[in-house]
Parts: sequence; structure tokens; C-alpha cells
Amino acid sequence: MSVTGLPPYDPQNIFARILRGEIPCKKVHEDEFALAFHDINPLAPTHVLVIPKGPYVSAADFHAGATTEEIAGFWRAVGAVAKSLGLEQPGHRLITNMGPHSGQEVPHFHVHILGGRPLGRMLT
Ligand code: IU
Repeated sequence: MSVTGLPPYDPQNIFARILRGEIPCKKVHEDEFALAFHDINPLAPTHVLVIPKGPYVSAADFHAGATTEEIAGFWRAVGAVAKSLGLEQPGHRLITNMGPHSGQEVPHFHVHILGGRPLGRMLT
């Protein structure tokens, strides 16, 4: 079981298949630690997902199980992608859903980068 109570990592989940190149994506960045691609159902003018290369169900699993190098490399990639998309200024939002109460749909850790318009205040 994953840290957040989800089932163990499923290597057939859709993002694992994207990572293996079995399903196409609109890629914006790839390096040793991360892959970033446009969300198929964008909720803002820019909506990109960043996923680690390793098999982690959620952020909690990633932070518990990944090496320090993987964690640093992944979060640096998130920052680099936001910058390359022109979102560093005037700002953007990072979201990661974890487990049943969050409504997490895809059981491979991912960070949503949302921007391109004022997003309003959002805590739920
Ligand atoms: P969530 O945090 O697990 O709820 O977000 C999953 C996201 O993955 C959601 O925004 C979907 O639109 C997106 N997505 C995608 O980009 N490509 C896919 O093939 C599938 C979902 I399935």
C-alpha cells in the first residue's frame, strides 16, 4: 500500500505508459529526473504536468522513497519548466493531489503547473 492508502504502484497507469513512450504526449521538457507535458484537459491557459521518472504513487511516496538527488532533480525541473513557460512572473500555481480525499485520478505522482491568467484565491 502507498503512504496515502492508495494501492501499490501500478506500472500500467497512464503516466507510466507515457514515460515508456507507449502513449504520446505534448512534451515540454524531459531530463534525467522528470518529464513535463501539457494536460489533456487544461484548466488554465497554461496547464502542464510534471512527473518523476521513478515509480511513485504520490508526493508522499516520492518524498519517502526517492533519493535526495531524485527529489532535488525533480523539483528543479518543476521550477525550470515554470520559468521556460514564462510563468515565473507574474506567478503561477503548483498543485499535487494525494490520495482519495484529494480526488487524485492518476496514481503516478504529478505536479500541476497552472498559469497564464489570474487564478484567484484557492484553498480547496
Ligand atoms: P489528478 O491530480 O490525478 O486529478 O490529475 C490528473 C490529470 O491528468 C488531470 O488534470 C487530467 O486531465 C490529466 N490527464 C492527462 O493529461 N492525460 C491523460 O491521459 C489522463 C489524464 I487519463
